[in-house]
Amino acid sequence: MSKTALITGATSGFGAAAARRFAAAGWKVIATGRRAERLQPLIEEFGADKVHAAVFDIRDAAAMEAALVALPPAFRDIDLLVNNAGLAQGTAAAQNASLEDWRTMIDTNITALVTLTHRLLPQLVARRGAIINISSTAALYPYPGGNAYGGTKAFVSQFSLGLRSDLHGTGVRVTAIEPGMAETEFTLVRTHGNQAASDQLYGGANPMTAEDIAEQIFWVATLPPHLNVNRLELMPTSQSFAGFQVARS
Ligand code: NDP
Ligand code: 8X3
Repeated sequence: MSKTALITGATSGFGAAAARRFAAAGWKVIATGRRAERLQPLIEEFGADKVHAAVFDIRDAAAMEAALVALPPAFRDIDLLVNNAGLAQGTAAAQNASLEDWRTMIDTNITALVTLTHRLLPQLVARRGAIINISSTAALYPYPGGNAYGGTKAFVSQFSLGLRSDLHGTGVRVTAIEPGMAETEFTLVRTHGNQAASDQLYGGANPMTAEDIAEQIFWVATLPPHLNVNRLELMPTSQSFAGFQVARS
């Protein structure tokens, strides 16, 4: 019998590529996001028996609950939760950053993620399922302007390890995937729609693709049940580390 994955943020980027990867491999996929028109092609490509679109703002706990309650019977037994929906907002230094941007990141990347995880944990335990949380290299490596975004992803990585600890003995697997630079709509969203800034960041950088990350999500999810990848850090070959900064008087 085919397994079922709930993939948040499946209208774009990693989530859309992952939804395709899992559906193509015969999984049933619950694809979530706010832009319904982005989910429709997935249903047309794979069929309504393989892909179910759940359209809601992930920050709206009541809308999330309504979407889960409304799942068709064939999609109710969830084996895999991919907490992917998320965003960065802004690149300003903390002292110049927008508090509204910070709250949006915290509400989306942290509060919504823990709300959905908490809601699905009982059935994931019952089904010996799995959780894959999309964190970031920003969880581990600070950079100027990363402030609250990096903080939210540090939460995601540490929450994932904490879940592993609490789920000891249940058979539920938990993984934090921590990608570096990948070309998606991420920078367009971060810059509030600045396509030129996005093109400039990725131009000539040979970044990772959404499909690269989807392949890693699929690999982690389909390992034998006795194997757990705790965290998986990925970068394009073109990206590496730079040193500490020093302010001189
Ligand atoms: P995209 O902007 O391409 O995709 C983000 C997805 O998140 C969209 O499907 C969007 O759906 C969804 N989303 C955002 N806010 C909400 C919301 N309030 N309600 C519902 N869905 C929401 O970016 P990526 O694919 O790059 O990002 C996916 C994840 O990967 C994020 O968590 C990001 O932080 C992380 N990441 C990205 C990296 C990169 O370099 N691209 C590197 C490391 C981590 P919609 O707008 O339709 O609601
Ligand atoms: C996205 C990677 O370096 O833009 O999480 O923070 S980075």
